[in-house]
Order: sequence, then C-alpha cells, then structure tokens
Amino acid sequence: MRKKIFGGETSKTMKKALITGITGQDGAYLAKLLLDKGYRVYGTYRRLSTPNFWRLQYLDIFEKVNLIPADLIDTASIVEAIEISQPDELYHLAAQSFVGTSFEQPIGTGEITGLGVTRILEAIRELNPKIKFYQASSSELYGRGNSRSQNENTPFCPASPYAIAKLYGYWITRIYRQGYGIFACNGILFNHESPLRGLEFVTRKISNSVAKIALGLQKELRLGNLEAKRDWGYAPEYVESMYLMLQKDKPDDYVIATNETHSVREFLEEAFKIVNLNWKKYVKVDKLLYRPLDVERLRGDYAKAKKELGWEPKVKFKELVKIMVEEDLNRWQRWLKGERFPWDAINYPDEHKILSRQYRLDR
Ligand code: NAP
Ligand code: G4F
Repeated sequence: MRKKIFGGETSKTMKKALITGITGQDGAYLAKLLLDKGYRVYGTYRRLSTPNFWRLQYLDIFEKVNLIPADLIDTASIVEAIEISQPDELYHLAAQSFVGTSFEQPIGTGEITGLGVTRILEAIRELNPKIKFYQASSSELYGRGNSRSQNENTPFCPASPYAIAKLYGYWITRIYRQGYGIFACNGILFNHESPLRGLEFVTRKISNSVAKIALGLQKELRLGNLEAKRDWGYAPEYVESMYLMLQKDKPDDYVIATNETHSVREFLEEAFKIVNLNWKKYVKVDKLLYRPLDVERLRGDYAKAKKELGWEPKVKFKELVKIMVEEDLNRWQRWLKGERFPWDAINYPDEHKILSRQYRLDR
C-alpha cells in the first residue's frame, strides 16, 4: 500500500488534500470531486482483516488516490498521515458514524467521533497550523430540540452518544479556530444518502431490501420507528459544500440540507412504488429496532450556505429514493446474471443474526 504514497511527483502548484475516512460514503465521493478538480488526494484507511475499498473501486478512483493507514485512536498514525501527505486542506470525515451503534459502544464512539477530532487538530497545530480543516458536524446536534427548522443559530439538544461526541467535535473545532487562528470549519450536514450509503442506515436498508423483495430474494423487511422524520439529501452534492467551505477567505460554520422533511414511512411508500408493490404486505415493525432515544424530526435551513457559498441542493426526496432503489435493483440483477463487481450487499448478514445489548435485554 505504501508504494502508492511515494509513487508520484507532486508539482508545486498542485493542491493536496488529506481525507480521513476515504473508504466511507462521503470520503469516496469527496475524493472523486477533488481528483476532478486536479488535487492530489490522500486518504486514511483502517487496517481491517478484509480490505474495504469497494466504494473507491465503484467510482473508479482506487488507482488514483494515495492511501495511508491511520486510526483515530492512534495519535502517532494521524501525525504520520499529515507528515506524509503535507496537505493544504484536511477533510476530517472518519468517525463511528452510526447512531444505533453509539448506544452499544458509547465509550468507543466518544473516543473516535469526539476525541479523534482533537487528535487531528492538535497534530495540525503542531505540524502546520496553515492547513485548512473541515469537520464533519451533524444535524444530530439539534436532536430533540423543538424548532420547526434548524439553522446555524438553533440551540443544540443532542440525544445519543453519537450526537454528544459530535457536539464535542463541533466545539473543539470552534475553539481551535478562535484560540489558535486555525482555518477550521464545521459543516453541519443533514442526512445525505446515495447508492454508496452503508447498509445499516435506514434509506439503504430500504432500497436494498426493496430490490431483493422485488426479485424474490427476500420475504420481509423489519424496521423500527417509521414516524421519525429526516431531511434527506444526495451525498455527491453535499461533499461539494465541504470543498466550498475551505475555499472561502474566512472559516465559518454552515448548515447543509434540503429544507424538506419526510418520514421513514414516506421513504418506504416511495421505494415500494418504484417496484409496483404495496409496502404494507412486506414491512414489519420490530420494537427491537427502536433506539433508547430517537430524534423525531429534522429539517435544515441552508439559507446561509446558499448566500455565502452559492450552494443549494438539486436532487430532492423522490428523485433520491428513485436513484437508490434503481441502483440496488440494477446491482442485484447484474449479480444474478453472474456479473461480479465491487459491492457490499452480498456479504451483509441478516439483521436477526446480529445480537446487540438491546436484543439481550428484551429476551
Ligand atoms: P461512513 O460511510 O460510515 O464512513 C465513516 C468512515 O470513518 C469510514 O471510512 C470508516 O472506515 C472511518 N472510520 C471509522 N472508525 C474509524 C477509526 N477509528 N479510525 C479511522 N477511521 C475510522 O460515514 P459517512 O456517511 O461517509 O459520513 C462521513 C462523516 O460525516 C462522518 O463523520 C459522519 O459522522 C458525518 N455525517 C454524516 C452524515 C450523513 O448523513 N452521511 C450527516 C452528518 C454528518 P471503515 O471503512 O474502515 O469503516
Ligand atoms: O438512517 P439512520 O440510521 O440515520 P440517523 O440516525 O438519522 O443518522 C444519520 O444521519 C445523521 C445526520 O442527521 C448523521 F450524523 C449520522 O452519521 C447518520 O449518517 O436512521 C434514521 C431514522 C432514525 O430515526 C431511526 O430510528 O430511521 C429510523 N429507523 C427506523 N427503522 C431506522 C430503522 N434506522 C435504522 N438504521 N434501521 C432501521 O431499521
């Protein structure tokens, strides 16, 4: 892997970016965007027993990015990643990003998603305070607050170990900006989805299951809280806002959203409509999939991003559902015909085989 790092000359004018979490949904899309803009792109990945580069392969950029092993709990590896890549811009996307898991692993989530941000900011302060820094903040910060829509001035009310870790990340980013003059921005991104979304998140769980049910590969779909409402946008558009924030003259924080809110139930209806099936025949609500606390409703007001970054969403709810269901349908059809390609769904276990603390308590 290291061979790739030293494999190419960097011209003096070529901008360099380091992306933590390049193997994730946003990391992959952002890497593609920056490569298209002429950046030399470095990305950190975790050593796993089985490599996890399918998203980079899917976007056909695996050979174009430079990979550096690093873990957010290991400061030395972060320092090394910065020393090797010497970035102009650092996009910090790596995190334990699943809210459900944060209830199972609250301490690990705090370490990785919260303290991990300080490890990176400290490394920047020590090594090169001129590096521009993007922090992947989240609409989960607003949690169970009662505003009808949320903007940069709305009070936070986090409702999960994930959200409180992100709140820490948000504030430490502001503290390094104000205290040390580091160019550090928070992108407060509302939920954004795509065919590269992880299978545990509700949108992709639905699109993948709908495709399998339509093809006779799955009988039912078990879900938790259908009444939760989210502001869902399209991930490739959202990563563009990250880039735009780091091109400004001054660092600031921005809400990125669509200003629409839809329930999980509405997502289901739309998704099953695409394959001409009635969702009620296939979906079972499973109390075991409810979270100890859930965020009821999110809707983001992106007026500041529109005014100052010139950013606005183009893909809205119905089109997003269509993109996701059609792509999962297409993948399963190709797979059944014998085609082989980089993909996550084929190795994903049935959720009933995953025994969590919640399952044990209820049984
Ligand atoms: P994702 O697909 O889950 O990707 C997370 C990335 O973090 C993966 O590359 C993962 O590596 C890496 N990672 C996890 N633990 C790590 C550790 N201990 N050390 C180093 N790397 C680690 O998440 P995403 O949807 O792209 O989201 C990107 C960021 O935006 C996250 O910080 C997330 O919390 C935040 N965010 C996401 C949304 C959204 O709707 N997508 C909204 C707001 C904020 P592996 O591939 O090895 O697991
Ligand atoms: O898809 P979700 O797991 O996403 P959630 O919790 O909103 O978090 C995502 O968005 C955040 C931004 O607001 C990010 F910061 C975070 O990293 C992540 O990307 O769940 C959405 C809703 C929840 O209310 C959940 O209770 O769907 C509900 N839901 C109902 N049944 C389910 C299920 N969620 C999942 N994952 N699985 C279910 O079976």
